[in-house]
Amino acid sequence: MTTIPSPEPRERAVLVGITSTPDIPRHLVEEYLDELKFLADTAGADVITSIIQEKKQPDPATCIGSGKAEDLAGLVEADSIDIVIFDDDLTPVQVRNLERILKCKVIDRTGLILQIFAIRAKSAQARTQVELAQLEYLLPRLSGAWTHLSKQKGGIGTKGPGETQIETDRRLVRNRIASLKKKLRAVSLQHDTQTRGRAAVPRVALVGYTNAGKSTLMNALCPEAGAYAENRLFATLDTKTRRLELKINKLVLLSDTVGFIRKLPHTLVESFKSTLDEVLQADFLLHVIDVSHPGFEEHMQVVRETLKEIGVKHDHIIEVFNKIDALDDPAILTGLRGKYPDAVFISAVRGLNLSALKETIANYVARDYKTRKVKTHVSNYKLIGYLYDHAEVIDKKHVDEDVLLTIRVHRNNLKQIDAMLKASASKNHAAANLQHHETHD
Ligand SMILES: Nc1nc2c(ncn2[C@@H]2O[C@H](COP(=O)(O)OP(=O)(O)OP(=O)(O)O)[C@@H](O)[C@H]2O)c(=O)[nH]1
Ligand SMILES: [Mg+2]
Repeated sequence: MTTIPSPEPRERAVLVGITSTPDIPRHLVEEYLDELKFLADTAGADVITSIIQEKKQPDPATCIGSGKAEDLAGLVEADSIDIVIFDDDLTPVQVRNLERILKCKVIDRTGLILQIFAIRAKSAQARTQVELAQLEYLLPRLSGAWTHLSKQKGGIGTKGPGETQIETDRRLVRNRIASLKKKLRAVSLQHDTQTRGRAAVPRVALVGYTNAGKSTLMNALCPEAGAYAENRLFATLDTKTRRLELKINKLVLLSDTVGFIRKLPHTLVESFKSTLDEVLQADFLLHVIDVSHPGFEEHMQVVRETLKEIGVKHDHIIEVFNKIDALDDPAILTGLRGKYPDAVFISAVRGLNLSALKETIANYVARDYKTRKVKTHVSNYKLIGYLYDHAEVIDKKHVDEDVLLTIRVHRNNLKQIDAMLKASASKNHAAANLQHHETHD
């Protein structure tokens, strides 16, 4: 397992969660804090301790209340804490007040996720998307008092959108936001033209909670994929698409995508729209679930909600329960099979049940195949060639100068075939008219 290369020493962090029984019970907050710990670790911080505060309503000035904040300040000093990370969203005012009381950096979950994306982003597109999300997060927080980011040295606070942007005023930040949006629109347009050509092949996207095993599954199904998989959150930020050969219906294009998480910052979802286009344009989705995680059902819900947020309207989703090798008790698996009868249970790492998964994908694809009869002139090589390339020709008959083909074809191809038939019909019509004129003359 590799860790994030960071020349900076790891920072010492305290995590803060808030329970408000019965709405958010303690055991749930503990689970959230476990995840926050994983996030902090991914970002390069060592979690020294976590505290849970019981509070019906967050305090507008300090979130946890000023008494608790004073206690926390003592702990920060005693344990040489560099950063306090809140699981709940903080307002800019709360951050300022807390930093004054605690005398260390304060960040919320959204800010932390943005930091991780900034560290993780490798491609130019991902970097643009993350910078946009960071600036949008920063904009309402930019004021005379917002100086802590530029003061940060080292550790998880360093990977900001760049000193120059932070120090500029709102107008400059807004300009930068506008220019990044323009850049992303251009990428998205370019992407559209690139993907239009391959509309003929059915497309499948892997979606799921971060760390569920999407990239591992991609590698298991398409050995040449070389997708980056790691026991870290947000290992994948760029979409990768590979050909997956299925035995019955030849081929699908499989895409690995960025993982989702509880409270994924809205600005990130927005700016990752072009990456997530792959999800929107897929014919169906494989929802990968880490069944060994105690919170997997909540994760499933988060993924479903995020899909709704990005605009996935269809319900062509195959649920893939991964990591069955990591379940201690076989009875759990039996129970789950009963509860989710349509799901496929696999282990991507061990390669368990992958052929059943491929078969399920093939059956799904088969549902989208239609049988059609196409009649055209024998000399219409363009259309006939297209049909042989893109469809399965089940039967072929000659009727005078025409050929009658019975084909099985993916519904994505029907439009193109109709357009080609129409074009050849009008050409024939024109030719017939010409002939008509010729005989007249
Ligand atoms: N035990 C077990 N571990 C698995 C399995 N599949 C994946 N993992 C592990 O889970 C971790 C995350 O795997 P990834 O494939 O990177 O997960 P991902 O869904 O692509 O994660 P993001 O890109 O961060 O969203 C890695 O450490 C994998 O080795 C499995 O079937 N069993
Ligand atoms: Mg991944």
